[in-house]
This record gives sequence, C-alpha cells and structure tokens, in this order.
Amino acid sequence: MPPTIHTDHHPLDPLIRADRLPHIWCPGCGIGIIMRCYAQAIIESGIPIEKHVVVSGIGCSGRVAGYMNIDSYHTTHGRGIPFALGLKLANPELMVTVFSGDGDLAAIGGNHLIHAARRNVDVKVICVNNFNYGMTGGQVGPTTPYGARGTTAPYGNPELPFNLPYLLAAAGANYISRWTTIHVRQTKEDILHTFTHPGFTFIEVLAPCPIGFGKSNNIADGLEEMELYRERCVLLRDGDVRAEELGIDLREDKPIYVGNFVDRERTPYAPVQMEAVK
Ligand SMILES: Cc1ncc(C[n+]2csc(CCOP(=O)(O)OP(=O)(O)O)c2C)c(N)n1
Ligand code: SF4
Ligand SMILES: [Mg+2]
Repeated sequence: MPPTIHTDHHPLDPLIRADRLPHIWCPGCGIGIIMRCYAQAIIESGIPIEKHVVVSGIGCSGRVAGYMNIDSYHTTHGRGIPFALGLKLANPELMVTVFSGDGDLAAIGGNHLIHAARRNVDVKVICVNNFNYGMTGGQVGPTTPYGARGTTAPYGNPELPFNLPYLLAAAGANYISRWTTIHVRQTKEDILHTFTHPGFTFIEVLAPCPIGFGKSNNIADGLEEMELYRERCVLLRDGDVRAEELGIDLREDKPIYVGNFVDRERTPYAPVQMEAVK
C-alpha cells in the first residue's frame, strides 16, 4: 500500500483567496488548469508578489481576478485591457497580466485587443479560448469554429472564426503562442517567459467548456475535449502564423497547431520617454 500523505498546505495556497471558495467553475472546466499555470509562473518568476497585478473582464474566465490573492481588478465586460494599460503606464514597475476569455477579449473587447497589440503596450494577455460565451449559456462568439453548434446557432455556426494568433501578429504583438489545457508545462513556461519579454504578449490557451461548448457539440465532458486536443494537436516549429494553418476546425480531422508563433522585439509603448516633436 502506498503511504497516505496528509498535508494542510499546498505550495500555491498563498496565491489563492480561499475565502472565495468554492469557485463557480463546472466539473471539467479548463479555466482552473490555466490559472494554476499562471500562479506557478508567478511563484517561479522571482518578481515580488506585490508587483504582480491581474486584470480581467467578465465571464467564467474573468473570475480568475477574484480568486487570485494578488492585486486584482475584475473590470467591466471587455475592458480589461484598457484598465491594464492605465495601470502599466501609471506604474511601469508592475507586472500587469490580463486573464480573460475569448468573448471578453475578442468580441466586446476586440477593439481594445487589436489596438493594444498595435501600440505594443507592455501587458501580458492570457486568453482562455473555450470557443463560446460559457458564462451566459453557450452562445457562439468570435472564436466558435465554423459549423460548430451553440445555443444561438443550433444548426451550426455560419460565421468564420477569428484566427487569434494571426490577427494579433498582423496587429503588432511582440510574442504570440497557443497551447491547450493538456500543455500545462508549456503554458506555465510561456507565461514565465512573457514576464521577461517586453511589449504586448498574447498566449491563447484552448480549454474545455463542457457545459457550454461541449454540450452543444457532442463532447461528453472535459476529458473528452482534452482527448481531442491530444489527438489533433501538432507543434508548429517554424513559427509561421499563416491563417489557413492556424484556423481551428473541430468538425474535421484537421490538426490544431500549437506552439510559439511570434517572438520579436518591437519597441514597447512608452509615451513618457518620447521626445516632443519640434
Ligand atoms: C456589457 C455586457 N454585455 C454582456 C454581458 C453578458 N456577458 C457576461 S459574460 C459574457 C461572455 C463571456 O464570454 P468569455 O469571455 O468567452 O468567457 P467564458 O465565460 O467563456 O469564460 C457575456 C456576453 C455583460 N456582463 N456585460
Ligand atoms: S460554463 Fe463553461 S467556462 Fe463557465 S465554468 Fe462552466 S465549463 Fe467553465
Ligand atoms: Mg469563452
């Protein structure tokens, strides 16, 4: 018999607001896995915890700002990025991370997302892409794959989704990658890397939402969606962000490309350091 280990402590305890538990997430939801990667990266970063700030908008993914025991801002829907920009400009010493969902960041907040990337603002974005508006009942959004079903598209989504890495590469982000909730180590390492990578960084993490997306698309539970990632994910090594390759099509037996797609060093937005135009 293996020994039973009793412990009252978990290494990440200091980063969790235990008084907010139990959390709202459904069984099989992928958000907690990504939050754990973020918490682990904070610990390994060596940056004092009081310098880390997490900002989110609204949605199940946005609840992370309420559960992390660091300075946090749970802002209005779609507005995490402008809040983060203000924080970073007012206090450049802060490590400002926006943790939110695909709907919050790319639908109602889509304009902020592309313009922050264009300005190359020094904020770190972690986007939980579960292909739908989970919190409000599984409506289709800007990342729902073509043909996938949602409560607002019972016969299949007639719209093409955003290819987020391609969109943000065109807009100007300095660092872009995509992982899934089976890529725990890569996600944590990448978050850690972005803490030292100046400018706008964007990590998309595909995550199961069994109650919203899964239920409408015959995916039985979170584990089954993770199986789908395991079968379909292919590491793209050459860093190319071509639209046709990175678009996600869950209907057919197409690969889901993961990896780091953009790694460049454009000068981050820093208006206070600019000289006045004479
Ligand atoms: C101004 C405004 N419009 C709409 C809503 C309703 N609403 C709450 S969360 C949400 C979608 C969130 O989707 P996503 O960011 O993908 O998060 P998820 O729940 O999937 O993690 C919407 C439309 C709102 N709270 N505020
Ligand atoms: S609705 Fe979806 S995203 Fe929201 S907690 Fe449940 S599984 Fe997670
Ligand atoms: Mg979502």
